[in-house]
Amino acid sequence: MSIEAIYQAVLDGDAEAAQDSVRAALDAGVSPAEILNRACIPAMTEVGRLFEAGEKFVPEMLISARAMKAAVALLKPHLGQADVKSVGKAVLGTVAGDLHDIGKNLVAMMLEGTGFEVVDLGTDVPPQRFVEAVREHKPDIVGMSALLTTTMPAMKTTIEALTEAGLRERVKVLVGGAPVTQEFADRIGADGYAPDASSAARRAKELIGAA
Ligand code: B1M
Repeated sequence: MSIEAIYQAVLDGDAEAAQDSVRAALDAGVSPAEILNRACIPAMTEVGRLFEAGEKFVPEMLISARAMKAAVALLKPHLGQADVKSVGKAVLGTVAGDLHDIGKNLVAMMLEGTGFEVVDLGTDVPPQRFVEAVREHKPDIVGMSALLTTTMPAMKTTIEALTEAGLRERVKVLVGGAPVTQEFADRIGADGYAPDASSAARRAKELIGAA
């Protein structure tokens, strides 16, 4: 079954097999959302579990991440909607100290798919870089992703930097990432939280009154 083949290829870090099986699944009519939610994301969750159990190590996490990115690259054209009306602009990044970008990239894709213009600042983005990007691009949304408990505080620092720069009221701040919760988002003064990429796009639209 192609879903299982994709899961196994991402788990094994075999980018070529991941792409071959994604192509086969798409040809067989499997939806991109199913490929993401039933194969790619569960495979990365299993990689994390094996890492925690001491059965996989950082280089293996990295090659699985590469295989996932290769798979997602084939899904991207299918996730966006053609002729979507522009709803606003979002500046997005993974916060300072954090190099995880798969979730953030999925959020970027879903935002683009619902009509946002996305300025992706990449990973390890210092608070000041978010501030400069808000000045330069005048977005409606600032989206921050964090995958490490140790980098979550950088979300708060970034919100404080926006406040100090007098820009906080001009944007809505949306946060997410595996360790982030609604309670944490409320505590640091973010405007919104989303647990996954599709709800991030929905929440972003709600925040700017475009839902
Ligand atoms: Co790292 N890593 N990692 N890692 N890694 C985790 C996060 C970890 C949970 C693994 C584990 O121990 N089980 C653990 C964190 C523990 C903690 O803090 N609680 C961990 C660790 C410890 C580390 C290092 C410290 C390891 C080391 O060096 N000893 C190191 C840190 C490096 C750094 O960032 N400074 C490290 C490094 C790496 C790699 C570079 C090897 C690689 C990342 C490659 C890359 O991203 N380009 C990696 C990977 C792949 C993982 C796991 C296995 C998978 C992450 C992933 O891509 N998931 C991860 C284990 C896990 O998550 N189970 C792990 C799939 C992705 C689709 O999900 O990113 O959660 P996620 O995104 C979701 C939602 O969270 C949400 O939507 C997405 C899609 O639905 N979301 C948002 C994300 N951002 C959002 C923003 C929003 C809204 C929703 O609004 C703006």
